[in-house]
Amino acid sequence: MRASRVFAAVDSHTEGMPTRVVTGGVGVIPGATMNERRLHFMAEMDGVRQLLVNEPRGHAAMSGAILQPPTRPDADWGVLYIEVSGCLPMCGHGTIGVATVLVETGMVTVTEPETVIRLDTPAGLVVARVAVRDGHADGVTLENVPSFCDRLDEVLHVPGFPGGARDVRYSLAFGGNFYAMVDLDDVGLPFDRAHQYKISEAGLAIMDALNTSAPPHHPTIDGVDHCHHVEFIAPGSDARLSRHAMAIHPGWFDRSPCGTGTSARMAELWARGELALGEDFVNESFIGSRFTGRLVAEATVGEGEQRRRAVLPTITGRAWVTGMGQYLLDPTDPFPTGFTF
Ligand code: PYC
Repeated sequence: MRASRVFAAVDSHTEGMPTRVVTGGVGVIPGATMNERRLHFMAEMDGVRQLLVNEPRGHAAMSGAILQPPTRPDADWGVLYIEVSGCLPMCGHGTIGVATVLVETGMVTVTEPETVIRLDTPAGLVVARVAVRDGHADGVTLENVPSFCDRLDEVLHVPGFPGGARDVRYSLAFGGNFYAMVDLDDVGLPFDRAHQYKISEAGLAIMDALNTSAPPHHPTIDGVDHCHHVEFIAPGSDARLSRHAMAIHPGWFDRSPCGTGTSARMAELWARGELALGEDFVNESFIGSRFTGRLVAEATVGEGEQRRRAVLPTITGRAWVTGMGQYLLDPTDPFPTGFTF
């Protein structure tokens, strides 16, 4: 066997969505913080992401997380999130996958009934509380970064909307990534996987219009200045139980209920006065899997004119290990960064 690169990984899924947890082969990424590492990796090492998530080693909705030594003394591990869309500042399903893998492989000291893992992510410190029974991970509650609503009920002109240009009512919130939230009923689309291509096309057109005419900007995290996620809310959703189709650039749907999207949605519902601190919020994915979210405290993000009222969300979900492997690059492989299809 020939290999110019070898990566060790533990594969998992979180409520249906894969996380390839890369445990070796990347080395320490340069950067004084995990966000500096993210920006360096995107500029200089993106071929590693592509090789690990693109076909033929991954697929069109593949996602992963590269483990790193932490850059801050209060964290146990650093995490860089990778997926077909690029490198996210934070990923909820990915964090639940990482915490589960760390416990299941014994890469952290495991205590019962709870193992607490402090993760240094590009968006900030995220604490994962893993419920442990008989030595196994039995669910994870993560304490996410401050989340805030950026816009409520604004109107966006979407020139590329499938079937013709139209105005779309949306709200925008940050929960680790920026999410535009749009009611499916408002744009005449059914909550039905048989219509996924139309919903995805609509999502991409909305992202394009938003990032062109009114891109978001995080007040404190460098390089978080676009929206690549549209949370299409299903009819009948409310501040207790919400169902959605999460359309993501460049054209796939989150299989999990999306941890950062759930956080953003709770920040939006809180800004509307519909969700109070301490109340459970159940968010259901396009495949019917669920996370339970809760807002636990108020916070602020940024300073001066950039200052935002924010909330601190928790997200609870489960992940399962699906495989362990080594991913190789043969020096004669004609697709060293894989391909998308
Ligand atoms: O769970 O935060 C999440 C997520 C982001 C993109 C896919 N999943």
